Amino acid sequence: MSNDFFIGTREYFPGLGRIPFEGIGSDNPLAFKHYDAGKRIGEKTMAEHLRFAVCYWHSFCNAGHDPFGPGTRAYPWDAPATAMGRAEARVDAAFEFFSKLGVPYYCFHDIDLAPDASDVGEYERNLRHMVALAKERQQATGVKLLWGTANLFSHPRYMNGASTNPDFAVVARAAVQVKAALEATVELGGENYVFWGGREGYASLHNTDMKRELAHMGRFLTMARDYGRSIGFDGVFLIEPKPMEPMKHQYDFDSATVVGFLREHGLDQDFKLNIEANHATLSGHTFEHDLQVASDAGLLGSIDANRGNPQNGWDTDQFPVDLYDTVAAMLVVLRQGGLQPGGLNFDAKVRRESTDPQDLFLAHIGGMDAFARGLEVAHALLTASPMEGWRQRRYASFDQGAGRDFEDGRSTLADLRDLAAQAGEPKQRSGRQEVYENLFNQYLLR
Ligand code: XLS
Ligand code: NI
Ligand code: NI
Repeated sequence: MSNDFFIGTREYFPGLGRIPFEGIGSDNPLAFKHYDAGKRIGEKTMAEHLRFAVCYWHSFCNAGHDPFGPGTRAYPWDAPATAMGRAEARVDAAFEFFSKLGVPYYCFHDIDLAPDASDVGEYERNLRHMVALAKERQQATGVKLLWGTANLFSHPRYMNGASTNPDFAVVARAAVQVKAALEATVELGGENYVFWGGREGYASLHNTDMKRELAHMGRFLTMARDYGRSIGFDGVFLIEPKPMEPMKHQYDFDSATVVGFLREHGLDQDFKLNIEANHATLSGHTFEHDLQVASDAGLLGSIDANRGNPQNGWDTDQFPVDLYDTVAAMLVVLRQGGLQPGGLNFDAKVRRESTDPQDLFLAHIGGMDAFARGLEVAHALLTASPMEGWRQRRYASFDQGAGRDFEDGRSTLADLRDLAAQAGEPKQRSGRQEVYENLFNQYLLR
């Protein structure tokens, strides 16, 4: 097997080369059936539309542990005796994987990439050392950084929150990591920077001054924005909504909540939203709904592609394979003209029971194929089917005359009353949901 993609001191996925596109007729599990990177869909190639990223944490740092037991996978990059040795092995394994899979981007948290340390200077040195290695690997492979972030939720010091912690000393300690992670993101040419507020919320309102905590979060994000801009970060800051887990209630509950928060704090020019499918469903919405709310506000920046499980009710972070969901998501993305500089990051993990090294490839291949097919179907629905025309005509009564006057603010409540009195009972018009559903399946299946 060719070793073109093996850049470090050893090969971590031996026997596997670059994953080829073989098309729908192929039964080779290690080939794409729909994702054909260079295939044109409208104005762009599939690769340009989808902008896939692999996440460092689930794929290289998580050996399958859950609240009931330890990991089930023994990763060869976890073998070295020191934390730095493991971090160095991991970066080689990760870039070998990215290159063999053929994704253009990756994402990381500071302490996925480099060993954590209580001592601030040591933490910063560790991260700088690993950023230098990651930069070499980026140059050798052409793989780029979609976004960086800081893990402000795992260390016990963040148990009561990071920027919303009632203790200012912890807020200041969180700044250490955000400052360093912003510097790392700039050094690596990251196109976005993410905030996921895992413990920014509460477990009980009895001990919580929610108003004050939210003001602190707004202040902290403003400082992060200003620091990022001052060191040359010209990408997009992203907030990733999630309603709960680990906290009972998280302040970035869903798209609508975050849009309001960003506008209240004057952050909506620099920040957008990173919508994760499983978080949207946890908040009681569909993935499509939270994407649409963000997009309608002009604030849909990026996507964490995964799926939940209706039986579990927590963030199971499964790989996205449901075509109905990927078509719906790509309809929103195409209607707003794409995600760039955001992308589709697989914030997803193989199941604890999936213990072969190949499973990591199979899972990503499935997710990439599901979104590639979703892109094709959504593009066809928008450009070749009657769907958009039907939807527009549903609102045609607002296109001229009194309906237009209403939209443009030229009529009063009394004007509307007089019109209604003249026109009599409105004619019944069917919503025809079923014909849209049938059209969706017609395009999905052809
Ligand atoms: C956890 C989040 C996390 C963010 C990055 O639920 O999805 O993985 O994407 O901190
Ligand atoms: Ni996520
Ligand atoms: Ni998540």
